[in-house]
Amino acid sequence: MKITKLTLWDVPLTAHETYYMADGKTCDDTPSVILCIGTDTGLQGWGEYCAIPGYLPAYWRGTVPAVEEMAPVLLGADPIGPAAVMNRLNAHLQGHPYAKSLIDMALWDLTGKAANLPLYALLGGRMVADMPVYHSITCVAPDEMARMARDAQDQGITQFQVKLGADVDWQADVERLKAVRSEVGPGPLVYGDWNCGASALEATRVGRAVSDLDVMLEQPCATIEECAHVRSATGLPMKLDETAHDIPTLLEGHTRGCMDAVALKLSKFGGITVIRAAREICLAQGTQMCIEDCWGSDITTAASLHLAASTPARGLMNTCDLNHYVAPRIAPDAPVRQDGRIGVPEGPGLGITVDDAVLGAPAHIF
Ligand code: 0XW
Ligand code: MG
Repeated sequence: MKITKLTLWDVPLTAHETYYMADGKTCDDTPSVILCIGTDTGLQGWGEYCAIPGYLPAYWRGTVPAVEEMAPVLLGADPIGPAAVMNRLNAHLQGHPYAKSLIDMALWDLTGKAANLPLYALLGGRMVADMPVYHSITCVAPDEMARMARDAQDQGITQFQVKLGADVDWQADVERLKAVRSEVGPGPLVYGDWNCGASALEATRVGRAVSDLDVMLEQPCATIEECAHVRSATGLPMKLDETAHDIPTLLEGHTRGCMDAVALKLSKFGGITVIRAAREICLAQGTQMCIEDCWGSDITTAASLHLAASTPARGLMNTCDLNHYVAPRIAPDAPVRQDGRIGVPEGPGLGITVDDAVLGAPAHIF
């Protein structure tokens, strides 16, 4: 099989509800870049990368030029064996994991379709029947966030990500954690995510004010060193997200003792191939994994579900149904959450059907 064509679309995604994070970051309107890799067999592979402004060292307008730069390596190549193709791409262009993620995703989709097997089968096989999803709560007033948690809990959700840091006053974050923790009662997992927006001092003050509660802290500060400081000063478990983005940072987070859990996001690491390796390290280290992407619609959601479904339950904390938060749906047959859990597509490759009508006219063809 040979790659003959790369087609890219820009699809703006809109969040169903306003979604605020620390430092004024928002997911309200986000552009998603969709890639279709065409082949001489007629089989097609699909990938998606959706940028949250200011979230990764990446921006959506950088995606297409990076794909164009890699196009000479891709066109004419055999897509079967994504790790081999990604190895050649890495030699051609260093870095740019966000732009490599959608290529890698499309290669895995093609490889699964060629084998007539769902992607989870190629990634180690089905380890769990279905997966828990967490619900992410926008950073607004504490009582409003508690109401959102209650609504989600009524729908079966048992894991809650509480966004923090939208105010100057750190005490509002204490109230947010207290309000959600008390609203959902004992048992569910509650964690507060600053998206790097706190100083170590602020995060320590918040953490110490809730240190009698069953809560986890997520990515309070911009460096692993500061996060480790907060972890030891508060005694609260910690999830790393933004600063754990490759194998060396996964090892560092573990060595520094501040990575009880980690977000393995496809476009942060550079795709399924890298996360497959990262997952083995987390299993060996005992790090609980959230397997997901930064943002996106059905294609990134489906890719996350295949990785999550092929992960042993002992290491899988949760996954994310990003398609729950945004419109439009790009592949309406992709799974959706039910009773706080989500399944995995059973068809070959990603196992979803992209709706051409939603994509509109292609923005670029190589
Ligand atoms: C990247 N987000 C804002 C979107 C996902 O829901 C998770 C969250 C995060 O930072 O963890
Ligand atoms: Mg996070």
